[in-house]
Amino acid sequence: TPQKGMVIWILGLSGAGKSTISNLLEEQLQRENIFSIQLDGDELRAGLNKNLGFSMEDRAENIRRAAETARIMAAKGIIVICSFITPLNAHRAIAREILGEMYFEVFIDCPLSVCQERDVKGLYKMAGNNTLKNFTGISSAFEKPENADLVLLTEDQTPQRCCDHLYAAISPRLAG
Ligand code: GGZ
Repeated sequence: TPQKGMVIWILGLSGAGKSTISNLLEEQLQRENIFSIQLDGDELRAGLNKNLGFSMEDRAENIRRAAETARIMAAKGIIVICSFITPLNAHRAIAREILGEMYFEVFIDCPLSVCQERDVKGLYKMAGNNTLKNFTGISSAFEKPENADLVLLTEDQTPQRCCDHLYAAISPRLAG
């Protein structure tokens, strides 16, 4: 039987670990000979979504386009791994509405203070001195998701362990 497509929607603050876990999941799927495609904010914003900024409206449009793109691919049986901050419940509702049954929401839960300490790209520092405006968690809202299918705590577990949890959670859906 052909592979059933699904969209694993990974959300959380900048620096929480979304990309790291997406990459590990893609590698894990590859080892199982399951083809997947990753879509992430940075990549889409460099091309398809070049005209969008970080107002709440632009974020909503960013999510809408990503979800529509993911839907086309998942409908063909592809596993799509999306990583976007997806800061508001309204943004998650957009993705859920477009993707329906295919949508699997994963909240990468990491305290803001830890993301700030990591500050891999120096963006929190820039947001702190207001060189970067509308930054999620600092000068732009992030609502804690209430309905995630899975919550991964990246503060107290290694990325690999988080990925193992994620893989175990999606396995039944990959088989069905
Ligand atoms: C949040 C920003 C901002 C602002 C640039 N707010 O950690 P990163 O760098 O690599 O990932 C972040 C990315 C967020 O884009 P998304 O498309 O995921 O956001 S959303 O779902 O809200 O549409 C960050 C970088 O872009 N970045 N400016 N002001 N993140």
